Amino acid sequence: MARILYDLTASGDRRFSPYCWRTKLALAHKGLDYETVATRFTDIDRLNDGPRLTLPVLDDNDVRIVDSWAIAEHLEGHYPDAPSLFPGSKAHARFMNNWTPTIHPPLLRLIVLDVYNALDAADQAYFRPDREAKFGMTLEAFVEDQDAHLKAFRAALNPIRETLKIQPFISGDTPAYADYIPAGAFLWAEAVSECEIVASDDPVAGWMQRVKAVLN
Ligand SMILES: N[C@@H](CCC(=O)N[C@@H](CS)C(=O)NCC(=O)O)C(=O)O
Repeated sequence: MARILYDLTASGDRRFSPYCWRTKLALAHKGLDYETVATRFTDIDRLNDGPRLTLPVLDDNDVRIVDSWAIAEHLEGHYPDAPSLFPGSKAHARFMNNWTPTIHPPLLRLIVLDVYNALDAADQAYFRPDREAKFGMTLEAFVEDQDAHLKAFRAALNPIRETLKIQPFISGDTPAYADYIPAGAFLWAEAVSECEIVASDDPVAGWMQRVKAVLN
């Protein structure tokens, strides 16, 4: 097989990494076949001998690419005849790559316990102390006051929401990588959580349905 994606996986084969979703959307957009290797947090150290990697990792015909943005650039450079991930300009997508981390923290405050509960026992034993050290508090304290976190997350989506009031996709008339970057966050939540992170009549919800069609 020419292309292998190491895809972060929770129990029940749930694929939940927002960054891996960006790559799966990019591969689908390009129409490129690939296989995934279900990879738990505690499997990551087995992928290499050097410093710990992050996922996604893509092995494309013996070339290894780490980091979702680097993978998108690689796919665009190596498969120029397939539909472009950056139609018009890469600058727009680069901005989204730098902006989207602003919506991850408020989303994490909504779903991190669901992420934890979705993991198998070995990954839970890694995840809880690692994240609690990063947050400086327990996971339970981190998610306290869900109403306030939901409000903060939905407010953080305003730039996307306002854009979608006048065009169907962040990239314009058709979806491209600038859409897939924030879309990964929604697929992350959907994989592990029942939380209704956007209301069904929110323009963002309609956009997500349209973006997901790329995966079909
Ligand atoms: N900048 C990287 C970030 C990737 C990343 O943070 N991946 C997470 C999974 S969502 C990871 O591999 N974490 C490993 C860990 O927490 O041990 C990218 O865009 O690919």
